[in-house]
Parts: sequence; structure tokens; C-alpha cells
Amino acid sequence: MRLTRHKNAIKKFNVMIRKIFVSVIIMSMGVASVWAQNFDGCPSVSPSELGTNNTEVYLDCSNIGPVTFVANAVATAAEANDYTVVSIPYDPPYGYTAGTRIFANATDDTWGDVLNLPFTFCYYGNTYDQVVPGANSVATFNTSVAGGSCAWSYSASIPSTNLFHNTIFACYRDIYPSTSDYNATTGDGGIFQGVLGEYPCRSYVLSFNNIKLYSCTSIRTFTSMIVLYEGTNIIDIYLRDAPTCTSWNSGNGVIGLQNSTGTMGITPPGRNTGPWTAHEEAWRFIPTGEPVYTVTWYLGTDTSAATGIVVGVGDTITVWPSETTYYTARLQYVACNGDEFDIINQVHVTVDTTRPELEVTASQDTICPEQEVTITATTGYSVTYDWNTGQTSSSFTLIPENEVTTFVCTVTGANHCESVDSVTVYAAAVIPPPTFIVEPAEICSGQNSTITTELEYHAYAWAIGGTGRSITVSPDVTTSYSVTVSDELGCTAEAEAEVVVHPHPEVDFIASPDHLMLSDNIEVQFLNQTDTSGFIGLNDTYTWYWDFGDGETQVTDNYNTSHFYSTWGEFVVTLEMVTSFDCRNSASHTVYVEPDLEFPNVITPNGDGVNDVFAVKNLNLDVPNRLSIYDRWGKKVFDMENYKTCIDKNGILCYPESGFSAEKLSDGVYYYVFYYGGHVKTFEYHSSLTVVRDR
Ligand SMILES: [Ca+2]
Repeated sequence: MRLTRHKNAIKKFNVMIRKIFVSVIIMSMGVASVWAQNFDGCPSVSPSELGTNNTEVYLDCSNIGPVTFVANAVATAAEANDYTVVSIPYDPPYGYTAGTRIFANATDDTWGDVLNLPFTFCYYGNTYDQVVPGANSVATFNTSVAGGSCAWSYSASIPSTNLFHNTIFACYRDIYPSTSDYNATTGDGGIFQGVLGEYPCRSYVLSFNNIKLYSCTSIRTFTSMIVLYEGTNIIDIYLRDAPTCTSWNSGNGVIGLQNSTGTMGITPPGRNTGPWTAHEEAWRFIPTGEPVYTVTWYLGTDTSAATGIVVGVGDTITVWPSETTYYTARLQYVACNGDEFDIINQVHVTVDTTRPELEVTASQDTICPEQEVTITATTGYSVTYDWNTGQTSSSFTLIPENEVTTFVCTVTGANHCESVDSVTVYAAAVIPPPTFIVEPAEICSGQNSTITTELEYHAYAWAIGGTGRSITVSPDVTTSYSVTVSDELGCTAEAEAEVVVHPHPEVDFIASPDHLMLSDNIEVQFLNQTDTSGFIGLNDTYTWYWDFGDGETQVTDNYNTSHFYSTWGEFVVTLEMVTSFDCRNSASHTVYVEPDLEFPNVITPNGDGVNDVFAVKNLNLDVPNRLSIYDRWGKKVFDMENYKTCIDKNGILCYPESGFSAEKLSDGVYYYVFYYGGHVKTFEYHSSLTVVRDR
């Protein structure tokens, strides 16, 4: 924010003249600002920001825009024919002992020597190169009085032909400078004059420093100063103290100017001839009329005709600085004496609208659901951070609430310049957890089942191993198989599929009886011993497949069954249980059905193929036997273990070559014993056999 201090003062003095009570003289190309002394009675240009005294303007993003500068040019009318007087702040440009001490010997009520001025001073329409100081706080351009008496007695008021002509009255009052009163250390009691300052701001300065009053010599504080400014012809009068001795010359004092004839003059209000006193006041007498000057403004410091860039003419200029630069104000001014002044001075504008570098990044642009992401703003500047998501730090980590989140960061640098950048983070859609096709869903122990995800995913990882969409398993018991599926981003979901395993049945049965004689003529009862409780609990169903071993089978849902054997033999009976899941198992037991043996009571071994040999009908060759034959006298004529000659179930004669055919025996009656070690029974048959050949 640019300040507007001194605004009132500016208004006040602009009423009278385009000048400012504080200003800067920068000679030539000088850039540095010097505010220590008030030289602004000289022609000068002291550009500053309008409404302030700022010669250094700082523009950043908070206040970039047009800037109006005012030249603060000090110049006066081209002719000093008349004057106006204004009160100015009491701020003498020099000390009261500046210059050279004069009136060191002959002092009171005298005019001093003529002093040659290095510049021509215009005064009431005339020009002067010389001035003469008077010891009663006056100075005159009337050089004829030099060295003469400077009258102390007067009573007229300005203007008056009875007062000094062509004279400046810097409180003309009868003071009493004395050589003996001079203090060389402090300068008290001394009168000084000199041409001070440097072109184009030289001044004639005449000072009276703590001079005593005539007739009131105890009052020793009279202190005044006259300053004649080169170029502007401004006359300043400073009074540090103007006491009065009312008992002497009516205490009269007067401040003002008179022309060369005493017909024109000017005095500040209340400061015409009278016994007034003053303390620390100052008056400025300014030639009336509009000054004629030109202020030209340049971009930068180059004011050359060839390359200088003129950006405006006039007391003020409004510019739009886009970069750091100087603006130079150039005052070109012709004083009343024809002296030409060409004065430049600069203001400096610093433009700092550099926006901070900024890059907003995310640790990942696309993340999985519920995954954290770190958002970072990178800038090489010292900034404040303001995120649309509320954070105020350079970096933060969070889980985005939405599938698409744009993080916008506004950073503000110390120069109030902002930069904005953003990054958008996409949260991937949630992966649907896998569901499965299990075929078959229920198996018997050891069988294969294939598990396939219903949806296709980017990748699969089965817990038991496997990276395909399907796995084939052969569990022994009901088992769950877990798979982790993932999408292209690596986001995952997990689920498991169950394969139900049914056990194989433990089948058994009892045959009752399992040994029987065919002649018993009974049904064999088959008593199922299988424990089916485990299957019922699984809502399984099952079927019994019986194979009775004699060529007959039975399929039944009944638990037990029975069977009648119509022939003899050793029958391997098998029971197979088949469940609805094709689980199956079987058990076998042998049922022995033994025949009743039949023996011939006669054989006719005559070679006709009929009854030639002793053949046992229904003989089971799998069991041990022994045949012994005796003649009528009891002599054993035949003996064989495991006699094999038989007539089988089909009436076919078997093993006749090894059978008893009474070879070498005569016809007649014989007796036999047949031992038979059956599974069911062991018999010993006794009977007779008749051998007849000749029949
Ligand atoms: Ca005197």
C-alpha cells in the first residue's frame, strides 16, 4: 500500500507554486536519494510517486498497475517583477556559522563590502551580480552603500521610500554586533556570509548568529539568515530568534523586500514594522507568475536525444511498469537571467511479479481402492500453500474419498504472486471378488474337479499354486481353494471356492450260511454290513449291486437280500455300493454250495464208451478225496487220492483215463470206500460195485 503522507503539505504549497518543501537535488547522473537537507529553493526536479515521497516504488502482484509520478519540479517565473510570500517550515539549509565571518572589526550599523555573486540574481525586474550585507540583518543590491552607515532608526512600513531601497529585510532591527562579543568556538556574536552549495544550486547565505540587541544588550539571541537561491531567485528568511528591545526605536522590526525605488515591497503577515518578536519561523519570497519549464520523462536513465526513450512530458506521468527500471524526470528551465538549467533525477521502480514455480505431483496417478496417495507441491520459492482440499502444507498423504479427485494447489509467494497447479488422481474401480464354476462341485475322494472363475481377470494367484483362470484339484476331503485375482493396476480381490468331497463307502456283508449242501434246498441270506450313516448326512443316495457268483445279479435299493442257489459250486458273491456321486466300493465273499455225490453201482468196462469207468457224479475236484476199492475177500485192488474221474454238472465225463476201470480184474462184486473232505461236510461213502464186462 502506498502511503499518502505529507499530502496536506503538498496541497498547501501547490497553491502558491509547483514545489515541495522537501526535495532532493541530484546533480548530473546521480541516483542515490539524499533527503538530509532542504535545498529546494533551487531549481530542481525530485520525482516521486504521487501522493508520497517515495522515490523507490515496489510493485508486486498485490499492487501491480499504473503508477503516477510527480516531478516535484522547482522553478519560478521567468521574471522576478513581484513576489509572493509563504510561511515555510523552520528548517535552515545551512548552519548560522556557515560561510565566512564578516564585520569582524567595524561592526555596528554599517554596510559591508560588495560581494560578487557567481550567479546573476533577479530582483524586482533587475539582475544583479553583487550584494552588500548590512549589519542590522539586511542585505542590499544597492552597492553604492558599501562600507557606509547602515541606519538603525526607522519607523516606516514596507513599502516606503524611507526604508532601504533594493533591500532584503531579514528582520531589520537595531542589533549590536560587537567584536568583543564574538565567541570563536561557538560562532556566537558572529555574522557570516558565503556562496554555498554547488551549481545549479548555489546560494548566497548571510547569517547573524546570537547577536545582542542594541540598548538591551542582555538580550543576545538575535539569530537570522537570508538565503538567495540561484536560478529560482527565491529568497528565504529564517529566524531562529527575533527578540525586541521595545525601549529602543520603538522596538521596531520588519521582514520583507523593497524594490529599487521603495515603491514596491512585500512583508509577511504580522511582520511589517513593529515591535513583534518571532522564534523559529521562516518565510519564502517567490517571484510571482507561472514558471516556464519543461519536464520530460524517460524510461530508464538514458536522456540522450539519440537513444533516450521519452515516455511523457509534464509535471505528472502515469506509467505501467512491467519490469524493474528507472524513470528519469528531466527539468529544462530558463531562469530570468537567461541561465539554462537541465536537471535530471530518477525514481526507481522494482517490479517483482515473478510467479513461483510450482509443480503438483501425485505418488501415483491411479491407485487401487482404499489406497493411500501422497500429493506434493514442489516449488523453489518460499510460499504459502492453499489446497482446494483444505491442506496448507507442501505435501500430504490421504486416501481419496472419490474415484476421481483433482488436487489444486495455490501457492503464494512473498511478492503476493500466485501459481496454481493441480493433479488428478483416479481411484480404480473395486474389483469384483471372484465367483466360481466348480465342475463337479462335489466329488468322491481322489476324483478331479476343475475350479474356474466366472469372470476373467488380468492375473490369478491360487494359494496352492497356479496362475491360470482354472485349476484342477483332487482332494481327499472337502477343501476350499483360495485365489487372489488382480487387474492391470495390481489391485486385488480374493475369494475361495469349495470342493465337496464325499468318501468312498466301506462295504461289507455276511452270507448266511456261506456253506451249505445243495440238498439243503435253502436260500442264502445276505446281511449287509455297510455303514451308510455318512452318506445319509450328505443327502447322498446309493444303490446296491449284487453279483451272486452263479451268473445272477441284482440291483436293489434294499439293504439286505437273499439268493437261492440251484447248483452246487463255490460262488464268489460281490456287493458293490454306488452312490449318487459315483462313489463306489465293493466287497466279496465266497459261498460254498456243495453237491450230494452219486456213485455207480455197476461198471461195464468193455470199451463201448458206456459205463467203462467208475465216474463220481457231482464230484468237486477242489476238495480232497480218496477212493479205495476192495474185492470180496477184502483185498484192496485200487487206491487213489484226489480221484478226478467224474461226471460234471453238464453230464460230461471228465478224466476217464485216470479212472477205475477194473483193469486186470475179473468181473464180480467189489466194495469201495470214498473219503470226501468237503467244505461243508466230510463224508466217507461205503458201497459195492459190480463189474460186468460180458454184458
Ligand atoms: Ca545596530
